[in-house]
Amino acid sequence: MLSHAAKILARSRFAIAFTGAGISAESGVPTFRGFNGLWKRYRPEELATPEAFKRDPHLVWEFYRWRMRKILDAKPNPAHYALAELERMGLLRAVITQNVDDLHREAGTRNLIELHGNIFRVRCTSCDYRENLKESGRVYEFVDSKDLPRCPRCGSLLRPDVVWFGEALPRDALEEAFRLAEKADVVIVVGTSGVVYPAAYIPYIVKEHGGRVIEVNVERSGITPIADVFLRGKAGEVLPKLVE
Ligand code: BJW
Ligand code: ZN
Repeated sequence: MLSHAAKILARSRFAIAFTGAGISAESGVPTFRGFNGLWKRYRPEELATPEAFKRDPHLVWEFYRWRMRKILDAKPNPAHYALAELERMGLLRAVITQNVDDLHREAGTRNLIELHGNIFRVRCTSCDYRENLKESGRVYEFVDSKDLPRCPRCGSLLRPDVVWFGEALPRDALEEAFRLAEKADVVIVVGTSGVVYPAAYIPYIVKEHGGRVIEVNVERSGITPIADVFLRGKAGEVLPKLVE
């Protein structure tokens, strides 16, 4: 199976990767589905909504600060590095990720498309103020604070610059991702349950345009029915073998 996948990849002319929370699991970043109740008694899906933020911004910010801390403690794992290496080898054109954790960038991936935003960016709920906390050097001060974060320009609430349920994905990122999916002859799908749309269309678009789908996951997902090769296993163990 693995050698079959490696052969498909070696013969491809335009391969892309599509990743989800499972690729960061071995870095210690919790996934979404399958950790019900791990954070207090809430399901992550209940907190990642504009309604939850309106109802209880303290709770939602507490959740995001907890996640930011977890992610700050995390390092890229062999799966992130394998994808960066495939790009350097000229075998991978882009990584399209649903993750907000920055670990692909840290591992050295250059052409990265973030469909659901980035947890280290914040933006104002009223004006067009945006801040990248890693670049402004405020990230530690920010995660350690207990107060609701306010816009330095207008005083309104700041929110994480991520995409919640019912919100549109960043248009440029989504268009670029769909364009790449139409061109790709191979997509490597890693660690996603494949149930959140429109992101989950990406492997389907590749397939519809005649491309192949290689999937790496510890269990079956919403993508598995269209996978040409399903590699069951941990991303950090399987992906490095594809590079060899
Ligand atoms: C391992 C592993 C290891 C573990 N190795 N593998 C069409 C059909 C049905 C519904 C919809 C539809 N279109 C839209 C919808 C509604 C909704 C939706 O999809 N709902 C479904 C859930 C039913 N979509 C939306 O609301 C989207 N917006 C939208 O459509 O807007 C329309 C609009 C247009 C114009 C104007 C206004 C509106 C937005 C979706 C936003 C999703 N946001 C989140 C939070 C991001 C911020 C944050 O991080 O906090 O994104 S939710 C969460 O799910 C997060 C993830 O990116 C996303 C996907 O999760 P992912 O990555 O797949 O993680 P898990 O946990 O589900 O899976 C982990 C996998 O890894 C598992 O398979 C494990 O087995 C595996 N794994 N360890 C390999 N070591
Ligand atoms: Zn503002």
